Formats: sequence, C-alpha cells, structure tokens
Amino acid sequence: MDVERAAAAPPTENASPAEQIQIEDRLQDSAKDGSDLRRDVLEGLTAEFKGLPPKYFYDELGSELFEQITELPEYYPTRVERSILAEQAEAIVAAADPQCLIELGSGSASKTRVLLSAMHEAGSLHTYVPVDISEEITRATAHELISEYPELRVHGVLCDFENDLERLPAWGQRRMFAFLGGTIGNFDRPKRIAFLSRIASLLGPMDTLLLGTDLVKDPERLEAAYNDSAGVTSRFNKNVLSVLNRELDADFDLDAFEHLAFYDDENERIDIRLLSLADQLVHVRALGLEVPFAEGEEMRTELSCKFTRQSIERSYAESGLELVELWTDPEQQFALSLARGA
Ligand code: AVJ
Repeated sequence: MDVERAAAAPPTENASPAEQIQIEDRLQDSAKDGSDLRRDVLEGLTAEFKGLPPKYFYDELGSELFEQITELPEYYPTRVERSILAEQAEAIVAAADPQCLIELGSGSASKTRVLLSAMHEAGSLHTYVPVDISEEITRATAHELISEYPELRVHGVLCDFENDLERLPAWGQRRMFAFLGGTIGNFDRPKRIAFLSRIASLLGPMDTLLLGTDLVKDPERLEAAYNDSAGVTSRFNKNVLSVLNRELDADFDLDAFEHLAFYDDENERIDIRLLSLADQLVHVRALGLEVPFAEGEEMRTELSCKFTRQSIERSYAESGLELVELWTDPEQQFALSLARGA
C-alpha cells in the first residue's frame, strides 16, 4: 500500500501502539547524503559577505547547547512562550477548534503537550503530526504521547520542513499548523514572506497557523539573551564550525573566531556572527575549497527577527494570511498569534 493512502486511512477505535503511531520518512536524499550542506556551505563561504544557514547548528552537541540556552537566565523566549501557552491554551484551542495539530520542528514537543491537553479537554483531540528531522526524538515523543492520550494518533513525518512543506501528506481534518519557538525569526523578510505564503497555500478554510514570535523590546534585554554570561550562546554559535570540520573535513580553529550578537534596530533583528580574530586560510577539503578570512572579518551565522503586532499583521497580509487573534505575556515579551487564509 502506498504511504499516501496509508496516511489517509481512517483510524480505528482501541488501536494498539503500532496502529496509533505512524512515522513516515520523507527526508530528501540531498539532505541525507550531505549535498544540501555542501551546496549551502559552498555558496555561503564563497560569497563576498560570508554566511552559513542556522539549520546546521543542530547536530547532537548543538541541540544539547540549544537546550542549555533555553534554561539560561538571560534567554527569556522559551520560558515566556511556555507561560503564554499555559495561560492561553484553552483560548487558542477555542479560537482554532483543531482536531489535528501539525507541528513544524517539533523536537521533544515539550510545549506541545499543553495544546494537546487543551484539545483533549475540548474533546477534539484526534491526530498529532510532529514534523522533524530526528527519527529518534520523534519516535520517543510519539510513544510518550500515546500513553498520555489514549485517543491520539501520532503521524510523524521526518523531513526538513523548509524543503518538504508541500510533501507533507494531506489529512482530512481541521488542522492547526504550529510553528513555535520564534524560529520564523531565522528568516529574513523575503524568506519569511515566501515561507508563510507556502503555508497559506496549504491551509484549507478550516485550518489555522499558530505562530510564535519574539517581540521588539529594550535592546539591552535583547542583546543579553544572545550574549549570556555563561558563554553558552558563544559555544552554540561556534559549534557550526565543528559541524563543518566533521562533515566537510574542514580545519576551522574555533579559538580563532569570536561570537558576536547585536541588535539591528533598523531591521528589528538580532544579527549573529563569527568574527575572525586573525588573517587565516581555512581549508574545506570535501569541497576542495580554501577560504581566506581577514582579521576582523565577520561571517553571519544567524538572524533572529523580532516583531511587533503591526509587523506580524503586515507579514500575514503580505503572505495571504489574516490575523485571527494574538496572545502575549504581561510584559509583552513574546507573542503567539493565530492566522487563517485571507
Ligand atoms: C531557535 C531560532 C528561536 O533565534 O532565539 C538562540 C536560536 N540562537 N540563541 C533564537 C538561538 C542563539 C533561537 N531560535
């Protein structure tokens, strides 16, 4: 039986774990065999202003370092988003009325539970679709969740949601896409509009998008969140160089670069870079590439865009979406917003 039809098969009552959990591997070969990485790194390191895509931060160590970041006193977004979810899950579920939750970049789904629980309370919990590249985490999470919610079907999809969004199977229920954590901030404006437009084209009339966005605030507080005193963010940032050393047989000296993160007021975003501390030549052997870095040269490793209610509404409007409702915390540090097709 092909996967599309298996995915569309109606669930049965009293399913066994094997029937309740289905994990589909939709990861493209170019992601598995490293050709995406080689293409992105070649492009990024040969550009006049060098840059690397943030998705390559997240190898095993990088994911662990990001977990540590979320627990830092200076890094408020994860905690605040979780508190908004805890306060507002019922209201979110009432506004969206979903039967199926599709989470882009689900990871360990720690924030998702609150939503699933509200769907369960509302009597509408049907399917959870975690979309992630890690099979291990997705499987482990699926098993935990079905023991907590006996009525739940978990249909995991292993893929890079940025590349494979249109390849997600279609489900015939009221769906809420969730893109949490403020990860939308990694896209610059053109990429953000392109990505949200793609989501808009997937939304049926009953479907919604729940989006987490960090908000514009005092630059000092913003900059502190990306320049923690324990130096975890610096290690996280430099870890992308270790990924290249390992995956592409490169010879980056991590001590020859310095972590930089500053708030760009005009573009309303944190700009994260690695500063070369010396004139140096880096070899990326898997690409047959020699990359010169000048002393003081900066390479961009991540953007983290910050929003206002107005800029969220504008992003939606430019993407064929419409704001339904927006929830924030008492200090207005972070926002969760619900959108539907315009
Ligand atoms: C996972 C993209 C939301 O932008 O705050 C944290 C990543 N980088 N510290 C963010 C990050 C440095 C984080 N996102």
